[in-house]
Amino acid sequence: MASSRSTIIFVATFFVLATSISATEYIVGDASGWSLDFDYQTWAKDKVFLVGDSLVFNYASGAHNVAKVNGTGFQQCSTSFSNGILTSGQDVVPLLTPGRKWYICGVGKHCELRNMKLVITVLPQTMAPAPSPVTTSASSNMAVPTIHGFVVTIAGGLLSLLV
Ligand SMILES: [Cu+2]
Repeated sequence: MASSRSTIIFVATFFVLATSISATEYIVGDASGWSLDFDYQTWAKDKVFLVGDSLVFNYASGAHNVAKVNGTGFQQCSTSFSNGILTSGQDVVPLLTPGRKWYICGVGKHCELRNMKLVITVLPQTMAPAPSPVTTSASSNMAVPTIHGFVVTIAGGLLSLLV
């Protein structure tokens, strides 16, 4: 009996770990936010975006917006290919499916002339490469021992009750 219960605890622990580690919120442009003349391609270059992560676009509402477009809309800086325009100034975009995602600012010529365009590739969770030692994974690296220690403590407590 005890062994099947500990199996359940083990499996539950695994799911807690898997779900809590996986989701990362990326602040687009970091402290610069979604703004004029920022190099978003360099910003995105060494980041690994996974299904379940999200992007946060921060800007003064009204000054910019965020249009989700396709590859053509991205190349032409045209929101007529857009699949929804976000305007809140704190726009959270969940990355729900793998593949290429394109975002542009639809205000004035911000996309054409001021580089307000971002393209990323979202990977399925199962195909994630090993975490790289760059800053993108720093938060999850720090979270793992904490969460793991917490779960081990709980699991250990439950197991000791069964004995
Ligand atoms: Cu703009």
